[in-house]
Amino acid sequence: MVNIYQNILSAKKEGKKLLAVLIDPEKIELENVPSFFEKVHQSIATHIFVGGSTDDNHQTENVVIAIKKATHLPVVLFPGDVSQITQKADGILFLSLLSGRNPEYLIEQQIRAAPLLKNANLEILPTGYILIDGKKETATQKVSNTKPIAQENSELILNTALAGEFSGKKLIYLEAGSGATEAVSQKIITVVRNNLSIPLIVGGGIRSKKQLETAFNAGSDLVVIGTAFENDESFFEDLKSTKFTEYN
Ligand code: 1GP
Repeated sequence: MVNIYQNILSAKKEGKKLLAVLIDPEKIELENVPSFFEKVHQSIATHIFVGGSTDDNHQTENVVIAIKKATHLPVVLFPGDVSQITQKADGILFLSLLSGRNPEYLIEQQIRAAPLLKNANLEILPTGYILIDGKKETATQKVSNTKPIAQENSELILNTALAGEFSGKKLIYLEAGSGATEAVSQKIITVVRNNLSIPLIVGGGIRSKKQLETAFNAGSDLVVIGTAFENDESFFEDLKSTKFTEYN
């Protein structure tokens, strides 16, 4: 069995940066999965995240099955809600939307997920999920009916991340939202990184190699990119090899 969290911790310790390709089951055709992964495998991608704010056609499980046939990279669910849980993946980001004040996404969905996860062979990764204003109203914001934290309010972002760590979350995910106009700023990533002990995930609105390097060098341990690959698969070419300075 893949030990997803231990591998993330080891990478963090060694200063090795990780990249997750986010696949939204509503946006990929099953027959395109194998050719998509030929490109993924030529890039520096280390993880596959699967999920979206909605999955009206219940395609998550079928997409995960197709992905598992196409890759040996760890496949981690990044579910918008409990309906997107499938045992066919390797792990699950067990998210709590800590930036919001909607009990549905703080604890209700998690309670509904518990019986599905109890005997599942999925590695559970407790994750504090913090929505940050990416200057565009995102699906996460609409579906969760919560407000993102302003990028200017780095103190609140930091304190929310710390509250997550102190509550026992194993990962903190700073999310500007899929397709964000503004990615999470370098300053915020650095402030959080300098004060947090657990690994830091950053995603939303990262669509160039330069932005990826900025996010890594600011202190993200794992960066998530979805839209940029959906829009232009040649972006994988840009990420064939890249050198990331170790964060100190
Ligand atoms: C969204 O953080 C992810 O949940 C990735 O965002 O689609 O903008 O890359 P993008």
